[in-house]
Amino acid sequence: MKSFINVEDIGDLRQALAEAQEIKHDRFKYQHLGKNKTLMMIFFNNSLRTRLSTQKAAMNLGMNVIVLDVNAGAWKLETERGVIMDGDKSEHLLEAIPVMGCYCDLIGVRSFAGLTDRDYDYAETVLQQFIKYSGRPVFAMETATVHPLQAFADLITIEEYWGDERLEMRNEKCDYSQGEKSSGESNHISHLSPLTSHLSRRPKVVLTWAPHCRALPQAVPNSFAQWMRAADVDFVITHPKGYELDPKFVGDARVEYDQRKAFEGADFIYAKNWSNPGVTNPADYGKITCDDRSWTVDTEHMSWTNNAKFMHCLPVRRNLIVTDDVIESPDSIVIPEAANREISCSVVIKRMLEAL
Ligand code: AN0
Ligand code: CP
Repeated sequence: MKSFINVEDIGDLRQALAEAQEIKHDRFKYQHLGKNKTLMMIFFNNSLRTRLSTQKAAMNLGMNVIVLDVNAGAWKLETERGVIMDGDKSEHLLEAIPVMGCYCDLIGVRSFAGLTDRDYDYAETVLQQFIKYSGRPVFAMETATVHPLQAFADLITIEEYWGDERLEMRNEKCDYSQGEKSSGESNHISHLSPLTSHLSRRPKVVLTWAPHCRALPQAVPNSFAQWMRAADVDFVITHPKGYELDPKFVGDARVEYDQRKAFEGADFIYAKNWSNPGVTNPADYGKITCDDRSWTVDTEHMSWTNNAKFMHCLPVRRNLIVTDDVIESPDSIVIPEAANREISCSVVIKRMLEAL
């Protein structure tokens, strides 16, 4: 794998999920792959999970890691070509990138959308320059329009929890048909008999917009939509009118503007704020055009669902996106979801090391 940006880059999703499970059982199995290899992580923006989980994944694979926070100690970088550099930026990305490439084998880039120039953001201008000029395989650690490490971790998490749910359904079935409850272990999903396989329906996964006080990028919902469309799930998106995501990511996914209708029967609620994507009205790009607090996910919202699990990529603003009660409830899986960032990243780095 030479770059990791879109879902297609990971290839067959079943295979990727199997690899994730394998790595989760033995995180250090591929430690030999990274010996004497260096990952450079470049951050143009803040991070907690991506910073820690990517470093941990690289260390699990035996790599050395260099972290560069561009805005804390490096020269300020100009990213646009053609400007007269007489301002506060001392170095151009066009020199900085090939120099960075000299000191490492793989590069991870975090560079958020500026949210002022839609064409510049949606062309992934910064990421593309890294791909073109670094001479190294590059993966996105949330760039202007995508956050694939997050979406892959989300899919791993849904797979894990839905697998457990199916086991429970089978066990309930056993209760009626056999008069005794079998242990979850002996009923592993791969052993489902033809008699009970009809219970394995696809989970209903709902991506819901929720209010926020700052203008946030669309990278997380874009990637989530892209990955859910590729996965074996019943996917629905709900958001206020005007917040339509880019068709490149959403494709023909079902959009339901009535949040309650969308939540009905949901098995997973995935909450996220995003600023106006400027799809229906280009002048609104990157703006907050809705602050409707009735979209905040609270216990009443969750009561409309099929006992759904609550997911969010974090960081989350409590009582704007989701209430304390919901995020602290037993159905909130935000922590295991974050833990799976180490796993998704391990699969990605492993694939890149194998292809060096
Ligand atoms: C970022 C975003 O919404 O894209 C990062 C999320 C992983 N969130 C904030 O900036 C709060
Ligand atoms: N979810 C996520 O990417 O978190 P950070 O912004 O803390 O890395």
